[in-house]
Amino acid sequence: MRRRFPSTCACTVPAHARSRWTSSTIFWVGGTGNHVHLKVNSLIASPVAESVFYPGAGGYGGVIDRLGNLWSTDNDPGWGGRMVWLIAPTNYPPVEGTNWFVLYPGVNAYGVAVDPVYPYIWQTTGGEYVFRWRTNGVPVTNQSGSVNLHFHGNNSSQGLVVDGNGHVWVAHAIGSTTVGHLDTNGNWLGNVQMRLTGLRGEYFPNTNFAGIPALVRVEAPLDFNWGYGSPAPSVPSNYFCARWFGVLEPRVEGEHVLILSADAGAAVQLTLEGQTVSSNWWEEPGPYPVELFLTNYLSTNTAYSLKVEYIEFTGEARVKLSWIEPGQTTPVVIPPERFQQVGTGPTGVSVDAAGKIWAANIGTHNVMRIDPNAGQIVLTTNVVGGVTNIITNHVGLVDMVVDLGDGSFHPEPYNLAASPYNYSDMTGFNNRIVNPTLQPYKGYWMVIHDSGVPELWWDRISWDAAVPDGCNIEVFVRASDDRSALARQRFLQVTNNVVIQELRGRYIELRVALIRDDPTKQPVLYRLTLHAQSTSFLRAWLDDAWAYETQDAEFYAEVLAPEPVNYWWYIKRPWTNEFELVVGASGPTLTLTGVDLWDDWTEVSVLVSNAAGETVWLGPATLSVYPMQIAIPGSGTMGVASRYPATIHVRGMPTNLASVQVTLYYLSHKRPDDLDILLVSPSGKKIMLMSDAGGNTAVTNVTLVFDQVFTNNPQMRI
Ligand SMILES: [Ca+2]
Ligand SMILES: [Ca+2]
Repeated sequence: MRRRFPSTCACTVPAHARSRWTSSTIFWVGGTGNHVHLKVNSLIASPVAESVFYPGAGGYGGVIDRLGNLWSTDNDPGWGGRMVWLIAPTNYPPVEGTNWFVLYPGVNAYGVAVDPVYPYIWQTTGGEYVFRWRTNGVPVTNQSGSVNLHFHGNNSSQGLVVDGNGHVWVAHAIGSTTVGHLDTNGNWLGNVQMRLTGLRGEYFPNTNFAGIPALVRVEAPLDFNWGYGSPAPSVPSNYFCARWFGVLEPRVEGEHVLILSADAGAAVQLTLEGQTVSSNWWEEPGPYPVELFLTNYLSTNTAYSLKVEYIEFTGEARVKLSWIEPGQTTPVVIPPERFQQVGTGPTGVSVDAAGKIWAANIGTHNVMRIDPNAGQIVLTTNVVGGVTNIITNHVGLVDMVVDLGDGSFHPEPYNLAASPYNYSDMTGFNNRIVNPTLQPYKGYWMVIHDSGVPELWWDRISWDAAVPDGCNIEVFVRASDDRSALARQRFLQVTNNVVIQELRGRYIELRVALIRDDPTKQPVLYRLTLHAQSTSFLRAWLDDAWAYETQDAEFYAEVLAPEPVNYWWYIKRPWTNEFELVVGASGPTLTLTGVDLWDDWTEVSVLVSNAAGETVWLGPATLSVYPMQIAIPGSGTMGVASRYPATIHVRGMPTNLASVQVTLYYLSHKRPDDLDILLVSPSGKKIMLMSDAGGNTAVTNVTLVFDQVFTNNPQMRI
């Protein structure tokens, strides 16, 4: 890896960013820590230059509406919850009063959501109400001018979302077990219980639960007899396995006998509260049907987490979970209503492309899907033109649970408790829902190619395309030897058929952006070719270099390839924009002699060729120069300094100067009066910076700046 030593270069990125707004590859973030907002280009993983603005708020919910405006909430209780409102700027930085405003709704503010049907932005107050804004930044108020508040069915709330009918769904927050449902006028229709009857069944076409399940469904009771057949077309009749998760809620307290039965030769295992309590997992398959009995004391008002695992090898397949309840003598199949999948702590809600609502439950480590067209019926009326219309609504009903894992059974890296906490926009902004007729101006084509060659150097990408006026094609690439690490690499933007300076790895991912200024235009990509370097370079690497002032800095190209290997070194000084060939440097090493701080951030690249006639670019690598300490005097009690003169080779500057500034860093001396410091130009002109100045008071780590602006003074010409 290339290394970079500590430098003075600084990037401003908000700390503790908790909100995210996506719009194609651009989104805005706001920091709860620094209260700064900025725009990020996610494709190149960089802040957008000059986009930072400081509204003194941010970091809670955030959305972008269909006009492209940003709504970013701030839940600072001292301010009663402000809203940062940004009108998409065309120039940066965004200007207060023109591009962005801080809005004060007069009530607390928390989660935020865009209404995709009506021109409103909805917010939760964190408490028992929701309210809405008009798209011009003015809240909807009553006749007395107060914000219109709508009760949502609970005394606390976090995130909310508005579905494709304009209905509002409110996550009732940590500690709750419901999601509130309001119609588009803010009428509360009822609460959806975070609860689903049945077990989550997962079926795998193998005998070790490997990979993604071939079939997932909610099932109860657990009483299956597939005979010689299979559970479903996607699952084989032999050598499959299945598992069921959920919660067991006993009806009466006392000793329960749990009976897990299966076909002969099957492997079964029962887990209660994370403990395996009944299993024939490690036993040799026997000739008789499996019957495992377990006696356990179970309480009422308790939800016991339950998991049943089953492996079918050959022959018949059946599995059943029964119990003998306290006071009973006959085993019965455990009825469906005893199996409940529950959700507690819904913090955020979201709408999927099919119009279903998803809630993330922090307490139970799962997400639940709500069918908005199921559940209890509620009639509302709507008067239009004197005609009263009766509208049939459903409160909604959970129809699916996805277990994210409490850390007890999933393999790495999912063996940590999920604790989903997503109170705003948990899937990211869905442009298609808010803009159903969206005609995008920018689309992407993406592909990952496996070259099969580790550490492959990618040389260049070339393409043929028809690009009408006002359209454009941008190509981004990244590469890695590790397929799963590819996603963590940054994209580089490349130019058609121009050599890429540093892109290496077996896997290469390509993103082609097709851009137009008018939906009727259509850029077309006909052909795209990936050009890789030869593999004759077994090793080719160029590290960064560093040195103290006055020392020599050495760049070393580590190359292993068929000889002869030739090197052409190029250097870009910090005061220039171009790489220039270093004449005479032809070996694997480039030495820069006697560097000083003027050379800091010099960049170096090297073009290397091998005996096979192949070439590769290495670098650019960077030079870091560290300042040297100077002792005054160098020894004894008087005399010259330890570096005398301390020469700085000022290069790349005009010979007629408008100003000269000299900075002495971290000066410490017992008696500054005794210091004489002289500035001498290359032609011998002298300026006494300091002499008999500073008195007798000791100074420690003082930075002195000598600044003199002068014009048209021929004497100052060096
Ligand atoms: Ca079978
Ligand atoms: Ca069998």
